[in-house]
Amino acid sequence: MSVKTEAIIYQIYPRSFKDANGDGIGDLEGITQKIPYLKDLGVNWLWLSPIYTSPMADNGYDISDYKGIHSEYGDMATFETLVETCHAQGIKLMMDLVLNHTSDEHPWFVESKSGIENPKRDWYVWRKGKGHRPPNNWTSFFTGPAWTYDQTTDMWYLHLFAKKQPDLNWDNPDVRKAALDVVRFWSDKGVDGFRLDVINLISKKAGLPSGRRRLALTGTEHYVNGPNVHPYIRTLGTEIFKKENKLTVGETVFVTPEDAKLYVADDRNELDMVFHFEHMGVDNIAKWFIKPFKPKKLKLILDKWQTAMSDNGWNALYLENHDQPRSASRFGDDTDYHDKSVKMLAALLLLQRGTPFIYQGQELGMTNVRFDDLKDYRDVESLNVYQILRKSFKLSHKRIMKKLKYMSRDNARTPMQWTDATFAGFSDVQPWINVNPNKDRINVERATTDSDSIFNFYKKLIALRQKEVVFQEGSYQTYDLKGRHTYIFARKTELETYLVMANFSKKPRVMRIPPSFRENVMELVLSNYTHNLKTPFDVYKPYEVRIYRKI
Ligand code: ISL
Ligand code: CA
Repeated sequence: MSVKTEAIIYQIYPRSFKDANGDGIGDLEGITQKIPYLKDLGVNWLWLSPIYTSPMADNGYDISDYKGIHSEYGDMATFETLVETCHAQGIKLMMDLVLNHTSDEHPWFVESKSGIENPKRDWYVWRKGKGHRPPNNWTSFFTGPAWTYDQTTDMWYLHLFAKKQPDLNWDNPDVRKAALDVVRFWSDKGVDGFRLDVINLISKKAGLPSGRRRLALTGTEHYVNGPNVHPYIRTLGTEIFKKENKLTVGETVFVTPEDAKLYVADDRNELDMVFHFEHMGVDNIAKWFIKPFKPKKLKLILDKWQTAMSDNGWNALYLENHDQPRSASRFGDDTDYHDKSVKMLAALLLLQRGTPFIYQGQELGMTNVRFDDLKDYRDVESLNVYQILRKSFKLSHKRIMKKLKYMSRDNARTPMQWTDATFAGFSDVQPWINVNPNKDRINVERATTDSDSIFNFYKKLIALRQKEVVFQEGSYQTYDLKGRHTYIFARKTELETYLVMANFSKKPRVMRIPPSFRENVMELVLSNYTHNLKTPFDVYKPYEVRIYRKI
């Protein structure tokens, strides 16, 4: 067994988790206060979204000091207390490193911008424009050109994300040294692992050629898994991650399983696992261009990754994070079958082969928020997208608001719902972003006192995964891939076999145990329904999931 097989990781978005000092913004002390809750849930790792000094143009993914703690969140002493509290409870800590770009307020960029002779000039990507136009046609992840003009030297700088997030130039050895130094600093502080933000974008093709024009994101072919990405990551791997046994997950956009293996295969000395995005595309053509969700599509993608990574690979399993809408609203049913569908999704997440990641509030079945007023949105991407869809695509206000309600990253960023109090027990004052009105029904206080809650179902699944080595190390095999509304898979070791059978729809469906198990006695270990003799056993109710053990 290894760290990655045992880990169950809970992602915290610090700004929205718990406000301990009453300013409406989540903080480190708030996280420390809630460690007992996380311990009770049973997770053994925390991943903190960025907590470094930042002007917060992108909620901390724009860092202005890699070695400082953002003042609204606490200071180095509160951070150290958090690390100690986690460790004392047997919980490990994973930090979020954003090394592709910094804030434009980082002293490195301030220097770089000051003049072409400055020693830090080449730490970022500066180019002359083409007349009044940017150096190439790349567009930013947050829409609009990936370049911003700067008067000081009459040149443009590259930013794959917001204007306030200039890309570092990893081809400069001093930048690579500085990145290594940052990783070492946090490693030495006792941090146990790292999530590496958009790490597969750090190497850009020489000459920065223009890309093929696309509906969204022009230019990706010139920097996704770029020419030197592997040697650059491998240096971090051999110098620190592997040497010091740090658990790592790379955020890698647009990767195939073949690409992913090049980051995670054991002999590569790079990372332990990566987040791929394929299943985040099941309900859209490109982000913001939404199409109906089909469960079979999701199943086929999950299955493809399970199978492809079975040999010398390892998956990072997730259905949610701070960039994605809530899975209850997206893949489940957040009205009539909220409880059942969310529990079914939980089983799919926690029982597959790989390291599961639970995003804060997912264990309560938190849902999308549906703000009616554009003024309630905070996310830089959502606000940019509104402008572009309105001005360039000429969409109506109503249509854009509908898209935001479905896709905005703010859906995942509303305050964690602790109680049914006015501000959901997150804070005593109006938080930086509005609370979801469904906090009266969906909150920790209620969920922890109800033995049948979504929270308690998560708890059971986590305990099952921790107890049964087969869920950590066993192989994965699927049955009935053709079924449009069902997902059946087994996990196997020489000693144990478990079978997970899920009805991924709101209609009852007849589902039979696959023929190869029919001679066996199958013990029902867990389900999101209670069974009685009145219902025929082969009929799976809406979103029913059953977990069987072969005896
Ligand atoms: O949500 C997205 C925009 O449509 C994703 O494409 C996201 O931008 C992408 O996954 C990269 O995300 C990471 O880096 C961004 C940051 O805004 C995200 O929060 C982070 O997870 C820039 O640092
Ligand atoms: Ca606070």
